[in-house]
Amino acid sequence: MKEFYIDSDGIKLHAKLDVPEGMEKGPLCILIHGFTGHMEEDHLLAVTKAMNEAGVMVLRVEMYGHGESGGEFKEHTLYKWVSNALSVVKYAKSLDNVTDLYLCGHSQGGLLTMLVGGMCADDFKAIIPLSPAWMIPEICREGEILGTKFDPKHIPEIVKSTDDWTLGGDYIRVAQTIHVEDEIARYEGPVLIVHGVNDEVVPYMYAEKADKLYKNCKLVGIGGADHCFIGQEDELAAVVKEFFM
Ligand code: FER
Repeated sequence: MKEFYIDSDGIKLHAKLDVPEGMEKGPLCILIHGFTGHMEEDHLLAVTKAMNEAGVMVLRVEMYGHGESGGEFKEHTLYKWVSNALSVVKYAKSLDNVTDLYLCGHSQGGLLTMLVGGMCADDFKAIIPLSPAWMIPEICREGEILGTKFDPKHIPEIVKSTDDWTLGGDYIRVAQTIHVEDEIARYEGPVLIVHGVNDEVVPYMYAEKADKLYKNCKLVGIGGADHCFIGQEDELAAVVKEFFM
């Protein structure tokens, strides 16, 4: 494992590269966590191991305001994450030992995967949104965020959740402008969506809706699994590994 930072317009993005043993040249998958997440979560470690076993290098990167990357959590927005992801894609494309490039992300990172998939459609062999939280823009337009309600026409300066996070109003302002369907339509390559059927954060119905919208999508629902596949990381890993074999 190699640990380093990737610059994104002056923001340092914390990165770890895991290369299958003995591999010098081959495919690479960029892997991104979700909202309040980081690169050491169990489900992401399981996915990293599965991809490595399938002969794929994995580049885990933490986005603005998350993990050990630069920026304050409260100040993060989907535009900042998109800019970060574009920097990571540019970095990955500059590596001369990378053959095919893949993009995978969990939840808000899955939403990001859908957006950047559409924006950089030529760059990816396939994209892999895991439990993608692609309803965030829609619910922000309707005046809700992680169960907290607000007036969508008069955005508050700060949103506090019943958990322990605080978000700036810019998160909502940005999210309200994003239309994920447009980027879904622009990505015609293969898509693998893996989603817990019992997800209580992002209902499984959204995975079924995305599966119908993509031209070339495989949806695998994991029975009984929650948003982070807790206790079922092996099932998630098996699906991901199978996709690359
Ligand atoms: C929301 C629902 C889900 C939300 C974020 C998420 C910020 C993302 C969850 C995750 O990335 O795990 O309303 O608002």
